[in-house]
Amino acid sequence: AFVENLLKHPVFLNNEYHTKFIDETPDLFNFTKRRDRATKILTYIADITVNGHPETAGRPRPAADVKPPRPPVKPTTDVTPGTRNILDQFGPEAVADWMRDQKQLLITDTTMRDGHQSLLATRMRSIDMINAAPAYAAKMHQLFSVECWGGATFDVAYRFLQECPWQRLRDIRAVMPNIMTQMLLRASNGVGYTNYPDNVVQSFVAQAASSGVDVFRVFDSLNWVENMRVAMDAVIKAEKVCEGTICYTGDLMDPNRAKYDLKYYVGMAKELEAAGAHVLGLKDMAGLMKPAAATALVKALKEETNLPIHFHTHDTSGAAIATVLAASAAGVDCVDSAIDALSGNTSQPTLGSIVEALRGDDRDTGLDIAAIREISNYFEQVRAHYAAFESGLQAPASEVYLHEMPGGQFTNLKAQARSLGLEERWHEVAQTYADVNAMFGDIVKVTPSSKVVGDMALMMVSQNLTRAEVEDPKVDVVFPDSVVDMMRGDLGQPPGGWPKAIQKKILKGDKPITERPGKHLPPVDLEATRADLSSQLDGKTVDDEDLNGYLMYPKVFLDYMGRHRTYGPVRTLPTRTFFYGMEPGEEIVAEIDPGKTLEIRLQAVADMNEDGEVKVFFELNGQPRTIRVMNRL
Ligand code: BTN
Ligand code: 3PY
Ligand code: ZN
Repeated sequence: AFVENLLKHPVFLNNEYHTKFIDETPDLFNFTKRRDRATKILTYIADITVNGHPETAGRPRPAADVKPPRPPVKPTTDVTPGTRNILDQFGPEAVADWMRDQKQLLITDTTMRDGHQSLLATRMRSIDMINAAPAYAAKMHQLFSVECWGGATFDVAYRFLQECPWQRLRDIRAVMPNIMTQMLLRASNGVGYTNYPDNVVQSFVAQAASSGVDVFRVFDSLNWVENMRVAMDAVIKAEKVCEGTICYTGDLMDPNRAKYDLKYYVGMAKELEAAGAHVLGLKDMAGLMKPAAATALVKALKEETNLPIHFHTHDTSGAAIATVLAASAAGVDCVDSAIDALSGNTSQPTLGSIVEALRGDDRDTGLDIAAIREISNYFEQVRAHYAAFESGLQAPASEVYLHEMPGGQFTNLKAQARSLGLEERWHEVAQTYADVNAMFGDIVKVTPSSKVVGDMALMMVSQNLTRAEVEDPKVDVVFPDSVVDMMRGDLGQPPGGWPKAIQKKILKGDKPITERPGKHLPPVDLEATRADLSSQLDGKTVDDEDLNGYLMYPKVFLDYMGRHRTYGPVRTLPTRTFFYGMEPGEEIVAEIDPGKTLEIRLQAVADMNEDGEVKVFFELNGQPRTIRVMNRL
């Protein structure tokens, strides 16, 4: 194996070796470890080839002749400095000043976070993003930021994609050094669904900043600024851009929805400004903001605060681009959009179309439409590999103004409804979601409060309960745990508090809290947790990224580590191989470390023996290898 390593080493192959080459090249001696990792990957491929991937079973398959996506042409020249350079050299206030000074409409590209979260159940794998990132660096340097982290992507990476979210961030950052990366942070709920102790939130933010996040969009699922301060302070302390965010709900122009009026939003914006936000985020997570509302709101927020405004919406209704253009005309500083191939419907409005709509306008974005097409063509090929995760949603729909579901929740809730046998009753679920919102006092619905409303709606539809029955003190109702927790105050307080009667019924005599939940959570002993985690991992050293992953999602993280021990670094496999295994005769390449490439050919799959075992025959870098796996079907 040593000779094999030597003969294949790039330095040796290029005749660049010298007398100390063997002494100074320890990786020549890494053959046992490398072989182990190769065996693990072959085991994974063999397992998926024989048993299929649990996440794609029974779902539509990509076309049989789908080709590996061809990454956009890699640039050879140095990249043009962008927003990241401003942040690094002059700090977050300078970024905010720069935003205000720009005449053009600034753009954030959300493809690598909200785009696939909203269209493909968050399942896009790191390799498909990392392959696009150099083209962003080279050709899209005018972008304000690339949203590529946070929200649901964090746990989905560990849970379903068998990859480390931190490594994704570092890898994107490494090949896209000139554009700011952006994440979505659920304030005290971190990237999870419950309120974490303050020091866990602080530790997570510090780690995200040092692993490569530049812009933190911080929001609270009930718009409670009091519950955003810990996260915002941690971002400010890390000297990154703190985008304190208002979630938009209801209908600003509807006098019957007066709870969320101009005064409410301006008041919240002032609170966020006072709390130290560098940028004001305006997050229309369900895509409810109509053009006239954008005009009024952006104008008021510009007049009443000194913050640059960053607008985020979803195209669920099909009307998002009209709202974006209205916001632009009213002077919004930056808007979110997704690359064409991953835009529209529950995702963001279309990047290329916004750029074209403003061409020649005094807010012309300056982005290169040819570059956008090139990147979009790449993502079109990527998307073809994720057919299993498409929602089947055929068209935009005005029904969103009824149910108000966030774009990132819509397809998830639909899948949950399907798994409960309620798919036929989807429009009832949508109506019930609206009823639950009214019953809970008309609240902001965004992760995690949106999940609570969804849980309640599914429960009511599956048990045929009406709102009147749920509210009737004489009808016995078993409420979902998430609903009980929210009414107890565990996610914080909505404006005006919870409606007293339904809260009383749900809590069955328990006393609610009205203070910030984090105030009651004792700090976690981080070093004791690290030691405990290390012992659960047989003494493995636990770095800060792993520690923070575990703090957010203990079980999900441990399950990921367990699978990692068996299957190794599967993150570099092509997406088709990862989800479907290989066909006899097929050959793939996977770069397990920079410069360390595995050439893998599947020769044949034998019949199952009487013990249920299947032999899978490979060639690994030209050498025959046989892997046995259990047939678990
Ligand atoms: C999961 O565990 O359900 C998602 C990740 C897939 C991990 C691998 S796929 C091959 C093997 N079979 C399973 O059911 N899980 C592991
Ligand atoms: C998330 O929190 O993941 C969201 O996308 C909310 O809109
Ligand atoms: Zn969104």
